[in-house]
Amino acid sequence: MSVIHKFGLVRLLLLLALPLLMLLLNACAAVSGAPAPITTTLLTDTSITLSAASVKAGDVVFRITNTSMMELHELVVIKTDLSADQLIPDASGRLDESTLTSMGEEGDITMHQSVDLPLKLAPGRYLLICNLPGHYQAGMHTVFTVTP
Ligand SMILES: [Cu+2]
Repeated sequence: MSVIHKFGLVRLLLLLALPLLMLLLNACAAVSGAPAPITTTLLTDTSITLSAASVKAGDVVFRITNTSMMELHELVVIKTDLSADQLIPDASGRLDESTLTSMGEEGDITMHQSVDLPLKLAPGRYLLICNLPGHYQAGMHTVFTVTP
């Protein structure tokens, strides 16, 4: 009699625990399936501004808007430990991209156009640049950090 009573209690506890377990599993699934964080990236003729200067490693989306009234711009994501003034543009006013590690880019973004650049980034230091002639010197570069 008491064995049956015990067994009934275990079943009752299992029945109570199961919904909690399901909730926990759902929460875990929601975290791993989380959408990539969006970094708003504004291109002006003299700057690149970000909504966040760093992000956790993994999927990231740069939502790029060219706010210029008159110029095409681009965004190139370069992995480098060098500071912006250690990179010297050549005579054409561009950085030699063959000597750099590009993680991806979105080219020729027209005035007031917005585009998404999704990337998977490892921890490290990145430089976001516009490499159209003269634009790097004009100030179109910024540092972006990816944390573990
Ligand atoms: Cu530019």
